[in-house]
Amino acid sequence: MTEKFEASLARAAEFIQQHDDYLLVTHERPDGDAIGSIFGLLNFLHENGKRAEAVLPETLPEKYLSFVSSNYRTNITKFELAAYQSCLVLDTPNPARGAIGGGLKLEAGPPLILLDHHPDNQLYGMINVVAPNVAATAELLFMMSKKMPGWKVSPRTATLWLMGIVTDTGGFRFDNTSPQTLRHAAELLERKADHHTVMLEIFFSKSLELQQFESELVTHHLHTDCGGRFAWIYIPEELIRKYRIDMRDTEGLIEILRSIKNADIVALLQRSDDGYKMSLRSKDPRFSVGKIARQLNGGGHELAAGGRVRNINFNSAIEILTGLVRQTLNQNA
Ligand SMILES: [Mn+2]
Repeated sequence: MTEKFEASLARAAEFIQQHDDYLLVTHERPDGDAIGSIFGLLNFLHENGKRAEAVLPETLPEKYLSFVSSNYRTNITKFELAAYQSCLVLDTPNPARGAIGGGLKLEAGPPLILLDHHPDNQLYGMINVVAPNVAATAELLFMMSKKMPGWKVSPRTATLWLMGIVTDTGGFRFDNTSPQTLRHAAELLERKADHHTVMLEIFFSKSLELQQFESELVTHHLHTDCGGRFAWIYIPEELIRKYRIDMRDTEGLIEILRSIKNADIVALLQRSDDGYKMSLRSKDPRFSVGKIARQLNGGGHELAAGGRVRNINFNSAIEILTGLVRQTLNQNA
């Protein structure tokens, strides 16, 4: 960890101890880390005597509902936003992705404190705690809590932060799992994080419809290129309707692709309003999907990223993507 990072972490911890009344915000389409981070921090602040509120722009995917008993807001007025003393922005690399709803912009609010682990974070806060080497924002929050003497991490907070770490590391399977990540997870277990519930809800709670939807996709909609080194699936809309799938529950789909042997890069494509959006994963740091995503109006981590193409037909979208993937795979072969 760099000195600069340590200093910003200490600064954020100090700021939070000295102030009160926080607005908590995360990114659009919140994932497990976003949800674990925001509700873990909300709980942590409440249990240590601070006023805080979380705002999410949408209701949450079903699989996370058991982790969310606390109330959260789904919208906020400009007036209310301005009344907060500060805003803690979690897991959100750029302000445009920060989701507060109502067409409001993060910049219109109080001073921002960023806590994030995306390498492409635009450092748009008053305090920027950005740690690309930390596996999850939830882990970063736990690290910050350790700099706050006398503040306790309850079993409920520990469970939420463990959930964030477990989802962002794919259950400790991804490369972002460091010795430190495992130590932090162990410390969360010592604080009575509910490991059983986290694993049950995240990995063993797929609906039958979702399982059947995935099977049909793999059987009929899986394609390969580059001699199997690139595997991709396009998700047809009629299939989503057939199985009545909530697309927010399909985070695991890309893991099915990634589990295929020798598939170095995998992609999931889906229609979006005026084009196609794609989720990309790489198994090898030599083949950066972050770089590909940045050429596709997107971004993310080197091994996990996403982009989109607009005003283009399906075949052209596939051609562009395949071209970039081929280039990436051949460059470092
Ligand atoms: Mn994250």
